[in-house]
Amino acid sequence: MHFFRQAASVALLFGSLASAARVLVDWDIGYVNLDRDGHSPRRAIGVNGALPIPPVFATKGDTLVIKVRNSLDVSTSIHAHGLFQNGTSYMDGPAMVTQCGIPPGHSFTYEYEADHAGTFWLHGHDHHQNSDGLRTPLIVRERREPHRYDDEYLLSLEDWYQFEFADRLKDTLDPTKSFPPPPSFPYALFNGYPTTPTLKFKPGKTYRIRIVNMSTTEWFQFNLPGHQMRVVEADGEHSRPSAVDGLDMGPGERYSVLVTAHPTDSHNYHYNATLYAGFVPKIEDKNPRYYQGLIEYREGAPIMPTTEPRNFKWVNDVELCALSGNPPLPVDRQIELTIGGSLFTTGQILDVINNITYAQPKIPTLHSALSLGSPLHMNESLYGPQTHAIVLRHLESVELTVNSPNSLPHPMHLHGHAFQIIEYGSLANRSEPVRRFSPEFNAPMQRDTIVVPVNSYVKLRFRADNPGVWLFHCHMDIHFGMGMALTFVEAPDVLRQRQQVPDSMLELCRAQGVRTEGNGAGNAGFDLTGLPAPPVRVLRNGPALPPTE
Ligand SMILES: *[C@@H]1O[C@H](CO)[C@@H](O)[C@H](O)[C@H]1NC(C)=O
Ligand SMILES: *[C@@H]1O[C@H](CO)[C@@H](O)[C@H](O)[C@H]1NC(C)=O
Ligand SMILES: *[C@@H]1O[C@H](CO)[C@@H](O)[C@H](O)[C@H]1NC(C)=O
Ligand SMILES: *[C@@H]1O[C@H](CO)[C@@H](O)[C@H](O)[C@H]1NC(C)=O
Ligand SMILES: *[C@@H]1O[C@H](CO)[C@@H](O)[C@H](O)[C@H]1NC(C)=O
Ligand SMILES: *[C@@H]1O[C@H](CO)[C@@H](O)[C@H](O)[C@H]1NC(C)=O
Ligand SMILES: [Cu+2]
Repeated sequence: MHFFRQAASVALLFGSLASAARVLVDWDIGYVNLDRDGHSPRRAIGVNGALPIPPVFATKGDTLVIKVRNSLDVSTSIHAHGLFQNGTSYMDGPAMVTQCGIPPGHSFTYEYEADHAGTFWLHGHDHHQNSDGLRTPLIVRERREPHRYDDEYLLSLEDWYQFEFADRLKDTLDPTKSFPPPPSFPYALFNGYPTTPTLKFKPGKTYRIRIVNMSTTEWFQFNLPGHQMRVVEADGEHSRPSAVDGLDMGPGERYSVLVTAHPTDSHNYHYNATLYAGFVPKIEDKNPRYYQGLIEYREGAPIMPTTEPRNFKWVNDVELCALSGNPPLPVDRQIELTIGGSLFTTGQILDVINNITYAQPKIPTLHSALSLGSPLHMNESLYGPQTHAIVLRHLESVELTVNSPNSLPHPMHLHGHAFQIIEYGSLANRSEPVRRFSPEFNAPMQRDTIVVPVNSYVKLRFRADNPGVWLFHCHMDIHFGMGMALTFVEAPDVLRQRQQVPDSMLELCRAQGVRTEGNGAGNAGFDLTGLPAPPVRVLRNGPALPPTE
C-alpha cells in the first residue's frame, strides 16, 4: 500500500499547542534510471537517488527550508505551487523570472513561510523538470481545520511519458516535423506508482482525501461510486461543502473531498480514476485509460456493484462557495488576454498571449524590477519584448478576462496570488455566460489554477497586494514551452523598498555570467541590444488560422 497517511489525528490534537516549526527538506536532485509505469524504462529526475519524491508535510506558519543540490547537467529551481511568497518573491522559483537557475554542481537553500494552509505541490520550474519527475505534494495543515474528519489520505496523480520532456518539446517545435507530433499516450501514476492504492475505510468514519493533479498534459477524472464526495477545498481555499459525484481536474489543480464511510463493513467498493486527453481522438486502451482502486472495509468482503448516478455531477469551480465569505473584489482595471497558437515565419507553431510568445529575458525579471529604478521600472518594454511584462500598481484590483478561441482547454496558473472566479462562458455568446458568480453563493472561490474551456472566456479577479514578479502561464508544460506565459511585475516601487534579494541568490547568476542589474537585456536604461528580435507571426487575411494546441 502506498497511500501516504500521516497521523492526522495527532496533528489535530497537538497542532494548536505547537509553535511554528522549521520543516527541513534536503534534496540532491539528479538523474535516475527506472521503469516507473512498467512500460517505459527511461531516464528521469529524482531526489537522493529515487522516485517518487516523498511528500512534504507542514503546518501553517512553519518555515520551509528546502536545501537543493543540483547534480543534473543543466540548471534547476524549485517552485512551491500555491504558496504566495508574500515578502519573498525571490523565493518563488521560476528560472529567469525570479531567479537564475541553480547551476550544475551548485547548492541553494530556499527558505520561506508556509503562508496558508491547503494542498499544494513542490516542483521544478527550470527546463520543465516537473515533467520528468521533479514534483511532489506539499501539504500545509491548519492549526485548527474548519472541517471535521477522522483521518486523511493523499492521492497524487501524474501522467508519465515514455520520452523525456526535452525530446517531446523538440519535436513539437521542429518545423520540419508534423504538427502536433503524433501523441504518445502516457500512463497514470498514483502517489508515484503505476498501481492504484487501496483506501481503507472504517464504518462510520469520515475521511479527507486530498487529490493533487501533478499531471503535465493529461486530465484526470476521479470518483468513488457508492459514496458521496463533498468538496471542501480547492487549491488551498476552503469551500462550503459541496456534494459532487466526480472530480474533473486539470494539470496543477487540487481538491480535498470529505467522504463518510458506510455504517457497516459488509462490502468493499471500487473507485475510478480515468486519465484522458479530450483534445485527441479516443483510442481503445490508450485514451482514455481507466484505472480502478479498492475501497476496503474488510479484507475479502464482496464488492458492492454500483451504477453511475443519473445526472452525474462534476465539481464546478464557479458553483463552489468560499468558506471565507469574501465578496467579489471591485474592479479598478480590466486586462483582456487572448491565448492560443499562431504560425510564425520560422515555420513553427508557437503559443501566444495577445500575440506575444514568451521567451526568457537575459536577466531574471525580478532583478530588472529591483534595479531599473523609477520611472523606468514602470516601462513594460524594458523587461524585454518577449517577457510580456504587465506592470501592476500597488493595491489595484484587477479583472483578467482570458479568451481562449482554441480547441484545447488550457489550465492557466498564476503565481503569487489566488484569483476569484467570477464568470465563464462561450466566446460566441458573451451576453449569456454559462456560469456567473451569483449573490446566491455570495462568495466566489479563489484558486490559483483555472482550466479555460474550449472556445470560452473566464473572468478572474485579484488584488495587487503582493509586490513581486509573478508568472501567469499554461500549466500544460508543452504549452508553457511553446510560449504561453506572461509576467506580472507587481508594484516595483514598493518591491524595491521592501525586498532585497539575498546574496546567495545573486551568486547563482554570477556563477553563470548572468548580470543582476539592468533591463531585460541586462543593459542600463533603454538599450535592449543583446536580446534577439521576437519571431514574426504569419498574418493571414480572412479566416483565422485553425486553432492549434
Ligand atoms: C490533471 O491534470 C491533467 C492535465 O491538465 C488533466 O488532464 C486531468 O484531468 C487532471 N486530473 C484531475 C483528477 O484533475
Ligand atoms: C467505474 O469504472 C468502471 C470500469 O471502468 C465502469 O464500468 C463504471 O461505470 C465506472 N463508474 C462510474 C460511476 O464512473
Ligand atoms: C493580434 O494580431 C491580430 C492580427 O493578426 C490583431 O487583429 C489583434 O488585434 C492582435 N491582438 C492584440 C491583443 O494585439
Ligand atoms: C446564448 O445562450 C443562451 C442561453 O444559454 C441561448 O438561449 C442562446 O441560444 C445562445 N445563443 C447563441 C448564439 O449561441
Ligand atoms: C501580503 O501581505 C500583506 C501584508 O500583510 C497583506 O495585506 C496581503 O493581503 C498579502 N497578500 C497575499 C496575496 O497574501
Ligand atoms: C519605454 O521603453 C521603450 C524601449 O526602450 C522606449 O522605446 C519607450 O520610449 C519607453 N517609454 C517611455 C514612456 O519612456
Ligand atoms: Cu495550454
